[in-house]
Amino acid sequence: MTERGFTRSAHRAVGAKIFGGLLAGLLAVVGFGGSAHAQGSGSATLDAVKARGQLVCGVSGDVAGFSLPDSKGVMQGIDAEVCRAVAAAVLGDPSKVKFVPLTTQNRFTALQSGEIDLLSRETTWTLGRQASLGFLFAPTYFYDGTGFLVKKSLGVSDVKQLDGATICVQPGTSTELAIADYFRANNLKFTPIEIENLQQIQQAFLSGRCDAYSTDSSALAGFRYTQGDKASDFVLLPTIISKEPLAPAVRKGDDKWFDIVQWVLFAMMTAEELGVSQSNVDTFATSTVPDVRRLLGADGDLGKALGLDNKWAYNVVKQVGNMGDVWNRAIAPLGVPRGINAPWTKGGLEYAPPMR
Ligand SMILES: N[C@@H](CCC(=O)N[C@@H](CS)C(=O)NCC(=O)O)C(=O)O
Repeated sequence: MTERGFTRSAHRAVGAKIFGGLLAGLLAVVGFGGSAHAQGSGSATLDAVKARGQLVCGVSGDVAGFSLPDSKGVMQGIDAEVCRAVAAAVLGDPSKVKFVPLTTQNRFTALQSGEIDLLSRETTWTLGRQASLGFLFAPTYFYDGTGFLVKKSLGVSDVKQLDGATICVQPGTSTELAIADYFRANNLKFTPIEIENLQQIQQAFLSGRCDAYSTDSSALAGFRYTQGDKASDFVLLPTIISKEPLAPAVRKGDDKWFDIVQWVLFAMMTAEELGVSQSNVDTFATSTVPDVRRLLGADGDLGKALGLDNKWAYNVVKQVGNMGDVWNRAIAPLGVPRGINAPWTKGGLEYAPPMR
């Protein structure tokens, strides 16, 4: 019953957002688009971001390791850092970001309508989201997967022991689909308890309303971590039932904006591969390594090709960090090993095309 209540109010909120968003989208097209194409960079989104001096970035705002304000109210986490990196590249200042908290359900309409410039919100890149919802996904910055958290007292050590269980899951997620597929394929039954609000779903799990809580395993690790002394009362089951490559999304139709977001992430990966980090980037000022010189704007015109300052990638590394810096700051404290998220040179999947 209660879950339906959440869903209904969510729909109302989404309805209001769609209307407001459509208006914002129209204004963006009429107000910026027309003249922007005539005299601007060829990217309506880039021109709008520059004109307002701020990147509007959709996040969740409540998930440790991804986007969560610290005690000073500063948004921390890997999703937030992706927003900041784009702001550093485009505006030369990572603090020029307006973070918009979004739910699993209203995140897509917020992007479609033009309410946000970029969605960086634990969002899995899928064919449907790209082809049907009309988004382009910049590269995966986190190879995640659907996992299950249970209370140790339940005595379960394998997902297959969850036959007949109640499972807490957020609506509008790829998690929902992954669980349904897995249980059907393995001839198992389960009852989904769908709750949109994060605090409420976590409370439902803690109070015993569901036997298991399922979402991206990194978020489960973060949630367990935030339980402090009680963390060891919870078990993260070892089986990962789906691929959840998390990537930032932009609207289709603004290729130059997509190029920028994509190459900001590739620049962070390239910097890590080359050993150029936030703490040592200035020692590379006189580097003679061609890849380093191009990355930092000493040679070539990579920034210019993107419609940015040639110091764009230097600003990203200096002001935000390379991919490893961001991982160590945001994700490592949750106790999540780098694993397949390591650079390809270290046996992982993080691999950027040549920056030349
Ligand atoms: N990656 C999946 C799952 C996303 C998801 O459910 N994330 C959760 C856990 S990280 C979340 O955002 N919770 C925060 C909230 O809803 O406020 C998707 O794109 O559908």
